Amino acid sequence: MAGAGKKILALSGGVGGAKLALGLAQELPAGALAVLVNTADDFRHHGLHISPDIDTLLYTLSGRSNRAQGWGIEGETWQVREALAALGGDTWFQLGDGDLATHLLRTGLLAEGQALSAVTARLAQAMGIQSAIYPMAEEPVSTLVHTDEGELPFQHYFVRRRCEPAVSGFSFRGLDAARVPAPLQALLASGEVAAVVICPSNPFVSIDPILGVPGLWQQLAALAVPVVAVSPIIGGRAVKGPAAKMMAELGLPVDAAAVVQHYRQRYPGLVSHVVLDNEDAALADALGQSGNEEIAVHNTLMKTLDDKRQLARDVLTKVLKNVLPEARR
Ligand code: FO1
Repeated sequence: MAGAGKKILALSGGVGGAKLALGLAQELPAGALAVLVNTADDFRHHGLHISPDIDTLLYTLSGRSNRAQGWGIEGETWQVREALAALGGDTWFQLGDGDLATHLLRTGLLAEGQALSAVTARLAQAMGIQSAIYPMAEEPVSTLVHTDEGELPFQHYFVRRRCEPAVSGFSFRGLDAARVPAPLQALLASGEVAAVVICPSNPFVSIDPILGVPGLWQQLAALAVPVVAVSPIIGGRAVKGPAAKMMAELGLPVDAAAVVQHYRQRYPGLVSHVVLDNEDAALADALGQSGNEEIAVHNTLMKTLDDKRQLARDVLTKVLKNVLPEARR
């Protein structure tokens, strides 16, 4: 068992990842959660630097998120959007008034030369968040979705085209030049990371860009701590988002086993534990026999705050066997 000062490092994309991160944040001692977030969905819009997955996490962990929607702020107002529409400006990507304040501050601080990790830490502090939130890189990385309509920047595929074009692959512009941010590097070198949790985020466009930062997955594997992957696919469906549709279009079987195979092929030896949903219990035996991971089965569908905390508890106490003993109750 690990003692005080130990941390759980969660890897997260948008909505699904933020749900488990919230459960973990509430179950762990204050400050014991660090979240490494996908920034390949980031883009510039109306001159502003938007970091959708970081913001989903900020709003979720600070209790401000619009839970029905998954992204954005609860009780948001839309005066700027209405004014923009009246001027004939683009409004396909909906930016609420409160959300705009986040983008204005981030864009201004970045323009002054601050690093994205420092700006993110400042926003998290201003929102009263006790968990550390790290962007996967300081440098800009952008997902391009290869589709039957050509290569689409991620938000154009996801929001503007509502994930309708058929997908044939992905590329991540800028990823080769990306570097692990210094504060994350310091955490990895500190010996404080007791376990890594790959949240139930999209493997192709949320987790792959994070683990694709040069050297990162090998560094995580070299920590020699448990690495738990929670499947985002339940009963052949994605809870939210296009993961299942993408798998079908990529010619993969649409099930949790194919997610595990994807991680096995791309990051051999990284994942030590897999969490499947109760609905997928029948996959556990074959999956266990075809690889070296320990396979656990729990409820992974997180509709309520209780569900999020229960899954976090199951991961911490049953899968990781109390690697951090002093969880909050
Ligand atoms: N998602 C949508 O489906 N439509 C939107 O208009 C939209 C606006 C938006 C604004 C700020 C922000 O931080 C996120 C926003 N999202 C929107 C969500 C976001 O684009 C996606 O959920 C993620 O990129 C996928 O993880």
